[in-house]
Amino acid sequence: MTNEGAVTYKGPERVFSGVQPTNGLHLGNYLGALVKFVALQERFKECIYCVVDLHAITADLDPKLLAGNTREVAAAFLAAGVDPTKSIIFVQSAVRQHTELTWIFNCVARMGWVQRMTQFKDKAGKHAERMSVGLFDYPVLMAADILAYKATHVPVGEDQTQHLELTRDIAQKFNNDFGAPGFFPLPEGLIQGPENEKYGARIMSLRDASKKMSKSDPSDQTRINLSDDADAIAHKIKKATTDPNPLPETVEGLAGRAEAENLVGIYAAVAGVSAADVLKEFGGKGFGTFKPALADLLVTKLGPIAGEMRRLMADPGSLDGILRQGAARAAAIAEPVLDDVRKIVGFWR
Ligand code: AQP
Repeated sequence: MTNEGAVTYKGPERVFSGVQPTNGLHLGNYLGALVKFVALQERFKECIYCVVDLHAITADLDPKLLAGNTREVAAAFLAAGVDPTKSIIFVQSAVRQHTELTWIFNCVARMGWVQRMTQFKDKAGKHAERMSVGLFDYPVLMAADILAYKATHVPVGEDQTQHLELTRDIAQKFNNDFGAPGFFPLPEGLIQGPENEKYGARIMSLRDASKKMSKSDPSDQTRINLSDDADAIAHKIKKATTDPNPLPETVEGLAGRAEAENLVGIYAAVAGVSAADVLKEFGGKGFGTFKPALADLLVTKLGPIAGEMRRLMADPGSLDGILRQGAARAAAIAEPVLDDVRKIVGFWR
């Protein structure tokens, strides 16, 4: 696909992103998404952050847990510093325009495009026929999430790069097929961590640095949860897989040492410094020195967030009020976009 549609899009800049309420959030979600959400509030006039519960039901989920998990993710947004007076925070299923646009995009996206998505292949493994159609269609729903707001910028971790490319392809094909040049923007991913460092964009498992840190990994020891207490954090970092060598003096020395690189990357992203700075301090030192320093840093940074999440969760009424207000503000942006889409597609009105 060409990038033609981006040139002609004339609308305002707008940020959109979402997080699934599948399970408690982890350090990867925090660094890959929440830290960016907070920073972007200062750079962009309109930021829209969504708890994507429609995405969450693509996996088997206990209905009794869904509303509580949804509030927990909303609480994590707020505790991390997303300000509901600056940003819109809401729950996806409360804004119907997402599902309506998904159906229209289902008729724009090509089977071959969606079949190429590696996240589906990773999650389905050898059991693709047993997976829900929703899991397969997940990236089309994601395109609808973003484009229902004509969002131009999407802060996500590196794992979402391919889904964003699909979003651009769908936007471009819609614009071309329906003779509506520049109607949808071709949104840009904001993938890098703080200070444009690559660290933070992809946090890896503490036990196997070839896999990303993930909520769905069966072992809790592979991830730091935002709700972990100081002892759990210290234990998980102590047990994290490493090699026997001391840390190198330079970033180049991390090549071929994926576990060491992951831990240095986590330190850099959490402290908001470069990996080179971390190695200036810890280069030549062993993991016996580095791991306790990393655990202390994580406890200092994540402890107050966990505390604030607990406080917010204890008052679900206030949390729900913020989410209801957010849904009304989100729908007020999405409905005029959908109204134009209905006209463009040619539906009876
Ligand atoms: N390991 C990671 N490193 C950096 N960013 C990450 N993100 C997820 N894992 C990492 C980013 O977090 C945001 C929210 O993700 P999500 O909850 O919508 O779903 P996900 O990407 O599928 O996250 P998980 O934790 O891996 O969940 P499961 O295991 O359910 O699939 C996104 O911006 C994502 O990039």
